[in-house]
Amino acid sequence: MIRSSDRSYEAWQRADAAHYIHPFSDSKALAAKGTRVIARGEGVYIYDVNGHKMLDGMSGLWCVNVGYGRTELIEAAREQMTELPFYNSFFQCTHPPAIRLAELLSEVAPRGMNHVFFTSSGSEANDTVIRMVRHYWAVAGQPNRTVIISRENAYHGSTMGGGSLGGMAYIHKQGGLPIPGIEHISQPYYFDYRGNLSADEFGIERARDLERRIEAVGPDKIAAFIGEPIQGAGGVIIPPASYWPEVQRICKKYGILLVVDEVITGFGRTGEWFASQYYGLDPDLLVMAKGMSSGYLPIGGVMVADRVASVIIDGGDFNHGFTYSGHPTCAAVAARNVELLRDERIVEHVRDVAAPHLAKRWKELEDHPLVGEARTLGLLGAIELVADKRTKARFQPKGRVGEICRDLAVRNGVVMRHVNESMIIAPPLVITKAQIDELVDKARVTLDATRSALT
Ligand code: PXG
Repeated sequence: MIRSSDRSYEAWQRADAAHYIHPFSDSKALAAKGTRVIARGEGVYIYDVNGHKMLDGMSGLWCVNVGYGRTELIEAAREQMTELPFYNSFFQCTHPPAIRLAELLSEVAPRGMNHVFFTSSGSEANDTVIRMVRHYWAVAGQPNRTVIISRENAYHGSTMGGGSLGGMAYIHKQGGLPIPGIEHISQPYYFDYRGNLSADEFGIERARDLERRIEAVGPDKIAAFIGEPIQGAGGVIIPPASYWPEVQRICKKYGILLVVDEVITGFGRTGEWFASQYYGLDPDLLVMAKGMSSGYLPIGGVMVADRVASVIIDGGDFNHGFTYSGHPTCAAVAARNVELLRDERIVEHVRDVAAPHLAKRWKELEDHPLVGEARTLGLLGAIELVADKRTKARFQPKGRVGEICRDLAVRNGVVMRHVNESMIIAPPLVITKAQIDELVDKARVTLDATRSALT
């Protein structure tokens, strides 16, 4: 084992700066500021190499749903590695862990979804979506249906396909993205809206953007619409209640596939197994990763509705797959994770205990002078920091105050992430009411400290 106690905090930082290129980071600036060296986790808490304890308000990176240190998952990995650490699913082969996981997923997925394609990440799953929907339409005799409509500020991963589906301009700037055949429409971000529509009118209006784009591109060219039920990396953007039913209606009207990216919203995050169930959606494809194994090992996948699976299954070879599709050890851990969520009634805990308590406590933060809005759905939450509470004017330059607040949060013993000036949380689903109180109390102390730092 690599022991964090082998070196000092600063020695780990120096070695990190010397050798490690971090994702989505300015390496030079990061090396100058110094990385945060995390040593271990237990329950909903993480500890850095100096022993500084933090309530992990972000579940690692939106994924450690059952919390840290679950011996059941550790044992599942150990036993599977002893039995068969790896084998592939190509060339007529399969193995019990992947089969069992596929079976379990079919039990908890939205009704009518009984097939799964496995990947190692959410990005690979979204690349799979692009190939699968286009293959579906080719087999279905409509090969001109290739265009996929996504949204601005969406996050669907960082591969060529995932990054193209995503709608983040700063990602598109590098590496020749987006690939052709992807369209982006507006997002249902009501807090950012300055017009006169009510939330529900706004939700309908934003959904109609899909219809307008379908008509503009030509309905016979559209393969699918993809969206995160709640945008995560974009800033925990919870659409008005009117939005998803209208999107669903439009997809059905034009016969295009509805793809829900539930990489963040899946596996209990909303208080249902999937946000599709929360919103009453009937998706054709459902993208998952992260909470699928509670982040203990990398695994993702695409659940496929029966009506789509039957076409693909009758369509001959699907020339797509990864060495680690259905990796036995990852699948064994994911299967055990699904069992834990089910048998310990963790999804029900979110729905009946944790989410209502968080909703009530988080909302209290709206009385703070820096807070323009405090919103939650399930165990997802965001605070909008504003320079002027009345006009909702933002701080400038973008991201500076958010970063100050994030750094102060860490110092105060709670991990929050900032997206510009939105402070966001997605704590482990096993969080107790007392720990939610701790999270919110520390968030308030952090807001006070941020206010002091600005004056
Ligand atoms: N879809 C969604 C909705 C995601 O949130 C992915 C796909 C890609 O998954 P992989 O496993 O390839 O990373 C994600 C990932 C952030 C942040 O800054 C969010 C993600 C990843 C990295 C950073 O909030 N989400």
